[in-house]
Amino acid sequence: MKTERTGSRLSAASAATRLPYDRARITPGIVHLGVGAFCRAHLAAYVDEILRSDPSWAIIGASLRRSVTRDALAPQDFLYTLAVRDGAGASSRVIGSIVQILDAATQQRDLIAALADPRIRIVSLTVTEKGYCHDPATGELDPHHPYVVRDLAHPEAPVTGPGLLVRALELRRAAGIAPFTVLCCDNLPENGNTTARVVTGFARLRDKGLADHIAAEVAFPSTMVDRIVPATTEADRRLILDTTGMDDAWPVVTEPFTQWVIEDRFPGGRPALERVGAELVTDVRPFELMKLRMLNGSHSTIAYLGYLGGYQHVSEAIADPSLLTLIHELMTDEVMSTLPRGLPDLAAYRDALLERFRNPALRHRTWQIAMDGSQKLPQRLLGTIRDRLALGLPVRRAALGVAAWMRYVTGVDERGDLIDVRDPLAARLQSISKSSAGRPDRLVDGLLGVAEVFGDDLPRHEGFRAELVGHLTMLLRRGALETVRFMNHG
Ligand code: CS2
Repeated sequence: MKTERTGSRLSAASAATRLPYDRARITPGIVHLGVGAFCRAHLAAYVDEILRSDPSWAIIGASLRRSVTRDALAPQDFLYTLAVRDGAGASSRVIGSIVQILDAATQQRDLIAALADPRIRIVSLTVTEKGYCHDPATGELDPHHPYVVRDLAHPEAPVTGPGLLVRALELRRAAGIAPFTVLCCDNLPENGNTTARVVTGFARLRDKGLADHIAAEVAFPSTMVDRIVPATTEADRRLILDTTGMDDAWPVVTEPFTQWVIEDRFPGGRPALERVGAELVTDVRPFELMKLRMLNGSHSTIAYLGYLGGYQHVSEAIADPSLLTLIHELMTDEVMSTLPRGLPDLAAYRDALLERFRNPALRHRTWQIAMDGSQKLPQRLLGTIRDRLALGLPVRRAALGVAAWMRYVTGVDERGDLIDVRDPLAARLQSISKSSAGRPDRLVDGLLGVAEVFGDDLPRHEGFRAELVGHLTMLLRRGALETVRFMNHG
């Protein structure tokens, strides 16, 4: 018989004794755009530690697309449980660093007022790759992006990240308030520079003087962020209720590992993040490349091959010995040689990643990682491929990851069932797939022609094209798992 358990509702009163600081005394110093699961398990957890010694860095969050997080957390004073789990055990704590969440669509004035507030010295972002409205192959703002066109027509009421930042910086400048530092926490290459290009690019389309002001006065330090945080499910909610007795509408479940490497450029000041485990450096690029190519490149490859092979979660996919071998070799033989010198021991980093992927307590869906592939492939797999092709080195395994994406975006799986392909370019990808009429060479040529993903150099590389056609032929005829087994023995 199913019995509904009820616990005590998470609220300021029930959590007061669990927080190591007085929540009534904290004041906002950060606005965070995109308060999804990742930010709540990463930035908000670091800031939660900071608040013990410096109460001036609380976070005002903003939801740019959907208000579900705001709606779930508002009745519990924006408090939530962060649960850390792996095969060895679990622990949890209440996070209180987010003091408010604003829905950009319905609370736009409040959000713009918060962004213009002089107490705010940092605006951080996790709006996902597609939130930058840019061309992933070049890193430049896409001036024809429908949301960009919309924001340019209504600059006082923007809905995009770049539009909001530019509007707030404009208001601050007019009021004589120093700009905030923009802290991109998304998995983009050189994410600070990319954000700077997109934001100044947007400003330039509005007002050259404003664009020059932003370029000269606003700091956009790059960061490498890392923590695996699957989307919260109903099962997570029940688990928190059973293990803590707390009725939390929107907890977050994550792994023990967490890493944050940040370029130390904060003219308006910053929290002492080095005291709570972050690494402050002068150049984050080597760390970023390592993480994007090793972790995220592997993740995407596991996601497409695993999904096609019938694995719902990363931990199940990586338990398949053939996939494990493939990913191990992808990192060892293809990715590691492309990374700059001076990084920590890469073999140890690889082994730790494989261990993290195996974490049986995380239900990280292959489908979730497979999302938005057009925005992810350039920095995750194509950078490795370009660097190796330039040296005449083989790219078999990285190309298999790309071919698996091509197979995935056809929208039909190996059993003939539909795949819910989520991607800003989904409609275009599916029409290319339809017009290829099941011919692997035509599908490869059609998809290689998507310049936002492959640029104009990769489609001209005969060897790369041939590799993709070979892989895709086999994926379509024999399926993902047999292709992987064949590759390992070939
Ligand atoms: C994942 C990342 O969803 C995805 O595409 O690859 O969110 C990944 O879990 C994080 O970057 C880990 O730091």
